[in-house]
Amino acid sequence: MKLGIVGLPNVGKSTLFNSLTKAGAESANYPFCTIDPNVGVVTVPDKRLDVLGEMYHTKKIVPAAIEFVDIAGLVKGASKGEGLGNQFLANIREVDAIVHVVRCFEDSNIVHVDGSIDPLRDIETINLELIFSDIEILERRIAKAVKVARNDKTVAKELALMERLKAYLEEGKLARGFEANDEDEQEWLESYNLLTYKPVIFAANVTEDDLANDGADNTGVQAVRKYAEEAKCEVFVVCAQIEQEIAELDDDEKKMFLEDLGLTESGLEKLIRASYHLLGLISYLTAGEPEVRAWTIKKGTKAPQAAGKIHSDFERGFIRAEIVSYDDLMECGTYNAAKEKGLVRLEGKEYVVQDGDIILFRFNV
Ligand SMILES: Nc1nc2c(ncn2[C@@H]2O[C@H](COP(=O)(O)OP(=O)(O)OP(=O)(O)O)[C@@H](O)[C@H]2O)c(=O)[nH]1
Ligand SMILES: [Mg+2]
Repeated sequence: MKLGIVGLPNVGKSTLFNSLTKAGAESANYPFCTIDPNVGVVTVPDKRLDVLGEMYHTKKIVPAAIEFVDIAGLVKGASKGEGLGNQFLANIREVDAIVHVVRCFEDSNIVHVDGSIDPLRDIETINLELIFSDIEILERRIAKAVKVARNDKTVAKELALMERLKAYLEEGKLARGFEANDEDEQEWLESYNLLTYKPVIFAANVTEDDLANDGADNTGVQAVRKYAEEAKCEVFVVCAQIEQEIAELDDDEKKMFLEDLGLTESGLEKLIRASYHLLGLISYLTAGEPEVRAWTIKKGTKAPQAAGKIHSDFERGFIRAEIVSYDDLMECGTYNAAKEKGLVRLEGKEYVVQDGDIILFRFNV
């Protein structure tokens, strides 16, 4: 999974990026501190892996991973070259979802490029720049398709879609709200990698004081929440600065620090939960002595396709899956005990894999 971070300059994108990835990107109190994109990988914390690791005397634990891309801030007119322009958006064209950092903290020392704290205005500014960038992409595609469309019915159909989509974006709407007329259109729509088609998680960056009650008293956060609910996006409340401090602690210290703040989980954990939820993702597990590992799949994935995540041979030669749920295994204590109780199931091609399934695939190629 890959997530791209966007937002105005100086709102805390790189601070958040650093706290998540410990990658040490430059962050400073001036707009456009970031020029070249930063890329970092974080592993998805999953306590189940550690428990299984002990149980199987595992040599290696491999958690799922998320890649983050932190780019330069966007300002009004970025599409026309204001600020650093929108040239860096190409770096997040391929991401699965966008993390949109919105400044909801007051701090007169930290420059806001538009002079005041107004999360909704800021969201609109960024949305508009993303829309402009998508329109550019479509214009380029349209220019290419026009000639071919005269002699090719399929291309003509796609051209009509692109024109309709472009007109839609030009009304200031996000591609996410656009309705395709049929399957062809849907497939094309998904193939364009439009930024405004991607799911969004808003990171409401608040002060330390607003953390404990999840930003409930912060009018900016309230506004972002309302906006996100209507736009079917996720919100998570974070204090990027504190998060960066937390990231430097070891696990025990981290737990104490969070408790002191009245929190049960770190911003990273919140963000991961929000993105799994938004993208409809779950994890299944494989466990053995050589390796205990988490695999990320879309909810609703059937056993052979889930197996294909490990290796295409597993999908091609899929015979069946031997499955015990993590909870059942924990209750029984050992794999054999679970087997005796009939909790190790044999599942076939139509089985829909569940979160926490521990799977052994049988295949033949
Ligand atoms: N008070 C406060 N300051 C913060 C917080 N998060 C970030 N900052 C400060 O805001 C300034 C800008 O942070 P960056 O992370 O560099 O911002 P950015 O969004 O990456 O900015 P550009 O790279 O310029 O687009 C730094 O001085 C941070 O220390 C926060 O939660 N609270
Ligand atoms: Mg930055």
